[in-house]
Amino acid sequence: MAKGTVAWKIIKEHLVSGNMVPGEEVAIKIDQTLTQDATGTMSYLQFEAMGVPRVKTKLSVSYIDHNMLQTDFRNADDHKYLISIAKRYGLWLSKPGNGICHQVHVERFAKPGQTLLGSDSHTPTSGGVGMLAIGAGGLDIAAAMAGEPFFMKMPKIVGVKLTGKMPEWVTAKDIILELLRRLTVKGGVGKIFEYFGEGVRELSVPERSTITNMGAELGATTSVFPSDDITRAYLKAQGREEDWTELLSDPNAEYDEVIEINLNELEPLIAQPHSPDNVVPVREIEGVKVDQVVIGSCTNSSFVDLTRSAKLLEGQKVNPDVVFAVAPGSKQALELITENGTLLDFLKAGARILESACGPCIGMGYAPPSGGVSIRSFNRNFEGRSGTPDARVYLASPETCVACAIAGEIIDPRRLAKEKGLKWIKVEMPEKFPYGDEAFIEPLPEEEAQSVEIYRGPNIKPLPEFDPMPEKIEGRVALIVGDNITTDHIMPAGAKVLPLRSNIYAISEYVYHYVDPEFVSRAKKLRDEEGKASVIVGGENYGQGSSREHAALAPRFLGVRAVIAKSFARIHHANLVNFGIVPLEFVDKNDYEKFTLWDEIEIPDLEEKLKAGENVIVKNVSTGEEVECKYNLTPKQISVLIAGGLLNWIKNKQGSRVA
Ligand code: MIC
Ligand code: SF4
Repeated sequence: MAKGTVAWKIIKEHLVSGNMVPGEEVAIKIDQTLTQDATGTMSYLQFEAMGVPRVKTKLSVSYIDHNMLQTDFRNADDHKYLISIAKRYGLWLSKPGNGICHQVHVERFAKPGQTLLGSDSHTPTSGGVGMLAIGAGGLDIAAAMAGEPFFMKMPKIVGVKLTGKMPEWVTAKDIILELLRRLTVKGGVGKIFEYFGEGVRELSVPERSTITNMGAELGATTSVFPSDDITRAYLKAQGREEDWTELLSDPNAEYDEVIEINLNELEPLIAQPHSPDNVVPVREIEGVKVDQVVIGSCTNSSFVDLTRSAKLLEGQKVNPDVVFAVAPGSKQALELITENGTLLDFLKAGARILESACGPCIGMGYAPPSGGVSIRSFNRNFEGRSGTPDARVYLASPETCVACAIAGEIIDPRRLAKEKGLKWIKVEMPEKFPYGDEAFIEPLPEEEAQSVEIYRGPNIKPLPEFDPMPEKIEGRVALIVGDNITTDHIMPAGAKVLPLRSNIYAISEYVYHYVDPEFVSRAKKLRDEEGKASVIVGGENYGQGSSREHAALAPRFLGVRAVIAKSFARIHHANLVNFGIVPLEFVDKNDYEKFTLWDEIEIPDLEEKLKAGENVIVKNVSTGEEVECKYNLTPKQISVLIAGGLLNWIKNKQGSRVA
């Protein structure tokens, strides 16, 4: 057991129930929450349904950073709803333009030793200052705001020992790409990654946050750095030294596993299409022609990233065949590069400056051309996510991105540096950051808050009601998919679909849209004409990627009652349970082959089996075969499933309190 580690100490300090044994259920108290606008509207609709007068956390922040294209009233209306909610229930509100939630949270709110639950999978970014920051579905955040603890399986704590010193042109991004290369996108499931060793001293807070951010791509529960004097200096420069506490692992701390990375041996790396773990050294794929380069996203758009990239561009020109864009991660970062003049280096080199927001990362504008190659400093390159179905997106450090923008092709930045005489610079942290707090709306005092009216535009539709789990599931196989299905496959994002996030009826029309455009009509036929459930059959790591609960909520609305897969990603698994879809796993993975589209399925005695902790038998009525399935569910999750989802479960609990 990983006693004495940073993660262990924080969990111990926040433990509400359970034994801290890997795999066992623990509940932890949540100090802070964050939401962003694409998941936030649904989360607050659920919070409202809980009937709590004011958030019960120490701090809750609602960010507006995702749905920033306002091509009609819908996103703007949703923003107004979020602003009124923040005023009514005692939250901070970060206005559009203030920056990407994770970047801004590290700058202005993240606190060493505290817990943060966020309705976005990259919430672990705040682990860069020694915070235990976990991504979850919006309903879990709503419950945390209502004062409920967060339930999870106690993860294993993996120590990542950083030794040596990073050579020039090697960056924090290459450290996390190296881990992805070694462990793959499912290598972190059920684990917390905690960084230690002399190499930690090499990394500033924004660099640490790049690593904790992209730990999400490993499927990890979260990632965390110690809080040391580097953290202190950073928080001091943010005007919040009082938020600092020292938090180091004990010298005799034992990790459940240790992985070592010798920084001296690293070189610039790049993730090829279409997965963040498809990593190779940049030098191995030099010469690929590039159409577009973007520096931005919550992974790599800090002041450090922007300053160094701009300096490399000083006196250089972006290749005429490349469109190069920069989206600063926060208003603070944008202010700093304006003040230190490096913004001008970007402009003079021919860069296009985008808003401080997620933007191209989630297909909100700036889609690549048909079949185009886009090199991005982001964290995800799933097929179609950029908005162009056949685009080829690569992920690399901002410095590698700059090299590719200058060369017009994929190039190892070390080679370009030699050819062009580019100089590597160490970016010094400012003594004082511009706080930029004018783009926040502060929580209103309680009395004033009570009279705030909630604004609801026509885009906001009430939540559908769901029935409890049936005694026996009777349905048909409505879809069969392969390994590593992402939530972008299940519930696409992008400029067209994102404005529907607060309207489940409309967004459900897009479930699996690009994978199988017939899925929705099939599921509706089953639901409306045959009165049957839809069952989805999946491969390994089903539901990797984002925390969007719409990837569970919309399928449930369409009548999906069970997903049978080889294995699941953590957040999506939790979201399925929260919306009453039973996640089952094949005992024998070869049984995956025993299903064909439209097979008739029966899952008898479900409630009884779940309560007794016994494996479930799935009957393929069409072939006569029976398949044994297990499940990875805690006792609480089983009662949530039986209730038909977490909202029903909470309502039942409140009802029984009243009775
Ligand atoms: C993402 O990077 O996929 C998102 C968009 O930030 C999601 C949240 C969402 O779908 O709204 C995430 O990472 O959780
Ligand atoms: Fe925004 Fe992209 Fe970060 Fe998600 S990964 S929060 S879309 S910048």
